[in-house]
Amino acid sequence: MKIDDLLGNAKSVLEKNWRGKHTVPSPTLYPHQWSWDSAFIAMGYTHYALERGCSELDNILNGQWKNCLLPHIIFDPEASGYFPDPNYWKTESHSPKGMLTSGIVQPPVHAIAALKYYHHSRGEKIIRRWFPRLKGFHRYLLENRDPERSGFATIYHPWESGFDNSPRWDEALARIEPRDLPEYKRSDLDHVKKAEERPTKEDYDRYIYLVEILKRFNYEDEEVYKEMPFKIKDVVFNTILYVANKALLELAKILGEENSEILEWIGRQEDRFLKQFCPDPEEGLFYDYDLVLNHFIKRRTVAALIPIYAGIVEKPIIEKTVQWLDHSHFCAKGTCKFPLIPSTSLDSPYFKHITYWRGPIWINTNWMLYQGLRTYHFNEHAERLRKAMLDLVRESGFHEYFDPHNGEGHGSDNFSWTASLTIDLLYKCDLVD
Ligand code: 2M8
Repeated sequence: MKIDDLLGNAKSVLEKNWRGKHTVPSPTLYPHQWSWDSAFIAMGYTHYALERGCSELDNILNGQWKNCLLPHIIFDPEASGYFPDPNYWKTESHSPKGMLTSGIVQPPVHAIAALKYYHHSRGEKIIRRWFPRLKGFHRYLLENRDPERSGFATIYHPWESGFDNSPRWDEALARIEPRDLPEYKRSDLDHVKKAEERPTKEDYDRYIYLVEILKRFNYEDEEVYKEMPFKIKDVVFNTILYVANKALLELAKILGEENSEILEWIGRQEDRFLKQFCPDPEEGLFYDYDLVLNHFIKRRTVAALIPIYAGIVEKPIIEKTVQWLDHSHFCAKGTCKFPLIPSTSLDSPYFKHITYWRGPIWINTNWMLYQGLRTYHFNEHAERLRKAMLDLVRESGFHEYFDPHNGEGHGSDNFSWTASLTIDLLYKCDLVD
């Protein structure tokens, strides 16, 4: 693909995946609307199709529950071929009338996308409509999902992280013994070249078991929080939540809205981020915290580097983080065709080159690293990463993820956030030098 064709081809992917009010992540594997996908997708649209970006965010926010949880899937009643399907979740007593939704969340990228939408459109009326919903969602995360008032949200399920089968969750899942599982049939394996691209049956049994627990407590956080065997302060989720809180603050200022609550959230996160996620600032890596086992989850994955995106940590520590970007743990020069960061470090025992979140390169994680490098003025390094992402998609296409060794695409083809973030990268993400 020539560089000149890249923008047009990326737009064609989004065109193909547009379903009237929202965009599906993939025309085959994911036929409904996913929460953090939509926020990434809306960012791409802000550059050339504002009304689609608006509709994308409107549609996802319309699925918000009474308690302000923003579900990770809004189901399209016309679409089929995905498990777990809408009937499985039993969320009717929470979801808006007439809408079919899942019952868990995903990383809160939405306020970041909403601010970007405003910068391109100056559409004050629209962000006034979104603001209370976004604020409600952040409050849900920082109250219902943080009874400890640590300043950071807890996830109940690997699907909430967006990094479904990351080795970060192996230990927490290993101690779970799925019992009394309903009969279920996966459909994901019908849409990939090899079964090893997707999570295992053991993973899926645990995913379903955890949803069964949520259903048993009718998704009531107070009960769930006491009983859930999987409770993690996820470092990527909370990095995004901090960036999203800053975006929400900007939106509040634009709208002249009261902002003391948002300032309090931000203050708490700034005071405690390092203590919560960085056991050794000399090392410069960040880890999730397992609330059940009461310890850090020390796995070498891209998540350990993502806090650079928040801009919350002092530069001397981030300088150490940046050194890891070139380290053999991640993408040693010479062993990877493209100098990008894989989801799991190459020399770790759990690295798998084409298995989903256990090794392949993903565009959204590298996009976050790119933005973080720019924030700290590592401009040369940032540009190298941006160029490598564009080279990768130009050579391999808009796949869901890529083998770090040879850049070959895996998972779904025509994957929407790969296309939308390519568009954003072609516009340098609106960052000003
Ligand atoms: C993947 O997750 C879904 C479950 O939510 C699945 O595997 O069926 C993840 O990569 C997630 O991050 C993403 O939002 C979703 C849709 O692209 O697919």
